[in-house]
Amino acid sequence: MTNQKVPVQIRLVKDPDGKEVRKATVPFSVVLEKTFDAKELEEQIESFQPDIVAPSGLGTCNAYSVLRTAELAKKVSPSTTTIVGGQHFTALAEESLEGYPDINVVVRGEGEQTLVETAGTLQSHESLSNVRGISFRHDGKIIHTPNRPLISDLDALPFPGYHFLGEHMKEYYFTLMTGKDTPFAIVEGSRGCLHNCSYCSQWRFWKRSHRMKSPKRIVDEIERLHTEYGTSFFWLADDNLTLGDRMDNLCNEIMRRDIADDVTWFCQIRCDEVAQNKNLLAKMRKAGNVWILSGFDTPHAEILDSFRREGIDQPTAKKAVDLLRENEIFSQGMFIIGDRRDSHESIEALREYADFLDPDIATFMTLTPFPGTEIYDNAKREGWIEDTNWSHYDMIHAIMPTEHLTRKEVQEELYECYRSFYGKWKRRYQGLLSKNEITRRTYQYLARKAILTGLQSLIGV
Ligand code: B12
Ligand code: SF4
Repeated sequence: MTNQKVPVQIRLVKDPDGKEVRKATVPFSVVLEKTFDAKELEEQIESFQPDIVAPSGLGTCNAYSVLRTAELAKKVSPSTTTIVGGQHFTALAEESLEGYPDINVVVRGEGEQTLVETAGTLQSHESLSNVRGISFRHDGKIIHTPNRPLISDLDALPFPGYHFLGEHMKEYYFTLMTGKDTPFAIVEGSRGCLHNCSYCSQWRFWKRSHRMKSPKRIVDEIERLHTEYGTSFFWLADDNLTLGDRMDNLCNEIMRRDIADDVTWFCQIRCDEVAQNKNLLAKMRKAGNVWILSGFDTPHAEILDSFRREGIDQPTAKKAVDLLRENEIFSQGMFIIGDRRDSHESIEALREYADFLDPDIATFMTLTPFPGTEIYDNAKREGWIEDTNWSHYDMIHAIMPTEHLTRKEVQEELYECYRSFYGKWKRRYQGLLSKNEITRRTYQYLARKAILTGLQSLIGV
């Protein structure tokens, strides 16, 4: 039986210009509503008069905020140098400099050394052409300096500057994962990935390499955050943390420190790695790992093949979910709809597959052509991209139609995936009564949201 009151909603939110825009939300998506206050930012830039403004942006969906920041900086303080970076601008360095006169420099690839060197070069009024890994305009032309080699030893990087946030560190939490009383932080354990999935921007960005910090360094960062700011829940930012000896050593390192009983952590690991490393899971749980996110994508072998997800298939995915449950590690499964071959029927089969795998929670995403991916190159060449508003590139908005479905139908199918998975009473009751604390909290959260959605629709807000 399906209950339609699952919190899938379209809401109106204000965009950075104060204009109302439609925003879709689905459970567990991250929608940052108050990310940008143009007025406040303008006042800050005006009073600070910075030499450089270098906004950060997580991915393509933040490109608009980054561009607005650059535009504001130039308007208020024309002599400021604006520098952008990250995956999106690295992939589109040429187009961005061509299209947005408010950008002065694009830092391509790894940012730390390049940004420091660019700042030093600007300060000493030397030529930017000597800085590796940047793109900029000069004499009406766009110059791309040679790529900068990747940093060989990530342990050599200084610790992230948490002290700049100071007491605000305690204000970061992740409602769904731990509730509001548990300070939360992200720790980066490695960069890159040796796989090459066709929809992923990470492996190309990091030149298909995988560089790891040592377990000691990772736990030093965790320990410092815990001791200095009371942070006790950690998101390991690695795209694919990988198991085997490295994980074994990381667990040993956590367990031999005094913080072992006080910290818990989340990570992303491919399901084939989970399935192959059965014996490590109990140890990971003991070392504080409470939540693993894995991509199951789709039940359809030909689509998995075209995504180049070698090693991932239905039995492996099922084994991974079962093993996680046996070890009381909360499982989050990611599913993707919107491949060219997808139809109503194939997506219905995906819903049945999600039901069969039965992870503790499922996130359904639309196949999104992030610049820098093969999917983007193909889609652009073939003219499949119908929505070019970067802020919609959040895997929740459908950007492309399929051979059988319009873009609107793909969007509707996404909502139906959530309704179908979370609308099942059996799953809801099991979730609410689960002996796993995270599962219980997640389903309580969902229940509260559903009640709220129901009330909102009753009173028409
Ligand atoms: C943690 C995380 C989150 C957290 C972010 C919390 C926070 N505010 O920091 C949360 C859960 C909120 C999140 C949400 C989302 N995320 Co996320 N997230 C990550 C993750 C795992 C780690 C990010 C990180 O800290 N990396 C470590 C830093 C050091 O690396 P970096 O960001 O690449 O930065 C380096 C360079 O790129 C460069 N650089 C970056 N920016 C800049 C700026 C300047 C000026 C300069 C000079 C250099 C520079 O220098 C840095 C150091 O070398 C990444 C994957 C990954 N491993 O990076 C995905 C990732 C960034 N997320 C992604 C996505 C899609 C999303 C969501 C849309 C998912 C969703 N539907 O909910 C939302 C978007 C939220 C939003 N509106 O912003 C994608 C982005 C794909 C793309 N190309 O656009 C990624 C890459 C995951 C993936 N494998 O596809 N995410
Ligand atoms: S999707 Fe995951 S496994 Fe595939 S290339 Fe990207 S980071 Fe690696």
